[in-house]
Amino acid sequence: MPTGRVLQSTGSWYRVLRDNGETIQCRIPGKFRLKDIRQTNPVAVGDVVDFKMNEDNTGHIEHIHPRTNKITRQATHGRKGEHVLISNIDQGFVVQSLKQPEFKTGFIDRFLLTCEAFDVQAKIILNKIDLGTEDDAPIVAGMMDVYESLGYPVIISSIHDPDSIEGLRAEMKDNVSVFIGPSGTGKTSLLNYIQPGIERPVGEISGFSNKGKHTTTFAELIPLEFGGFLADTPGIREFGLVHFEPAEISLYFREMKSLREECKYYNCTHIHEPGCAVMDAFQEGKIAASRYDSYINMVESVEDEKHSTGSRKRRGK
Ligand SMILES: Nc1nc2c(ncn2[C@@H]2O[C@H](COP(=O)(O)OP(=O)(O)OP(=O)(O)O)[C@@H](O)[C@H]2O)c(=O)[nH]1
Ligand SMILES: [Mg+2]
Ligand SMILES: [Zn+2]
Repeated sequence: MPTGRVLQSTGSWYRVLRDNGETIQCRIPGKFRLKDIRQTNPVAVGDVVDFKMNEDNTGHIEHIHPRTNKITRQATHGRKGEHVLISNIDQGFVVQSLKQPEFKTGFIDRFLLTCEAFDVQAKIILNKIDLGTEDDAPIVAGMMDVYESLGYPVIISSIHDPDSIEGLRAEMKDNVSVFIGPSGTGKTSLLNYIQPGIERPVGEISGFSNKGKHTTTFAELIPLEFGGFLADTPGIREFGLVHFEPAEISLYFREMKSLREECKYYNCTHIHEPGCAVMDAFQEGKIAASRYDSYINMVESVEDEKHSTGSRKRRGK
């Protein structure tokens, strides 16, 4: 049976790249949809699949190879469960722009947490640096310092700076990479410069809200001519967490992970308890305020999620 990698999924069709370079439009059997009801998409972009060829040159996916990793987020539009954004990747780039729209550390931190949990190497892109003024320099330096001191590389880029594009190409060569970020941050624009000729549509920024208009609608994995793959994904407003317990969150904060053991209480939430090593470190300035804010915000949203699904269950009885 031929094997291939899923480049794009549009709901009913999956475009699969065969090992011989051909792309085949494939469908999936209904049983896949039922197998894991917690997932809204049974086959994800990046999956390696075995498929049978039909007479009309379309394919029928029979088997999904085990995923080496994945990035998931909470399903949207009121649907329960998780949506697999991408699987089998070497590195995930969270794409933010300095302005239009302004970068959000909360988004970055949720992405980083998910990558820690799913074993994905994470990097940060701060795009549209050309829109910065002198006043922005300390903000950019502060942001870089927070993340680089934790071991997360921060790449500063602009579509108007060919050197930064060349730098991104070097990062991506021979790797499977993905761009994830809010709408309008320039994911597709960067892709168009990284791989000239691809010319995927890019959007405008609304003058009123400074936000993008969700131009990219389906995730697409693109084979790079210099080696490797890059997945462009639709912009997401919030990076919703799935299946995390409140007590787990600090395990995936690199600066908190080892401190946890020094807290007085084994089940310390690091929010209000006495003798908390994490809060001490925060007060001593060893944990960035923006990171600690994100931490509290994530614990609260995971708790809210737990309570709301709990009450839904109770009502269902
Ligand atoms: N000044 C400046 N503008 C940029 C840069 N990169 C992208 N843009 C502009 O930002 C707008 C949005 O770019 P897109 O590439 O469509 O953004 P996206 O992240 O793919 O957005 P979605 O597909 O909606 O998620 C376009 O008008 C681009 O020209 C940059 O480095 N500098
Ligand atoms: Mg786009
Ligand atoms: Zn604590």
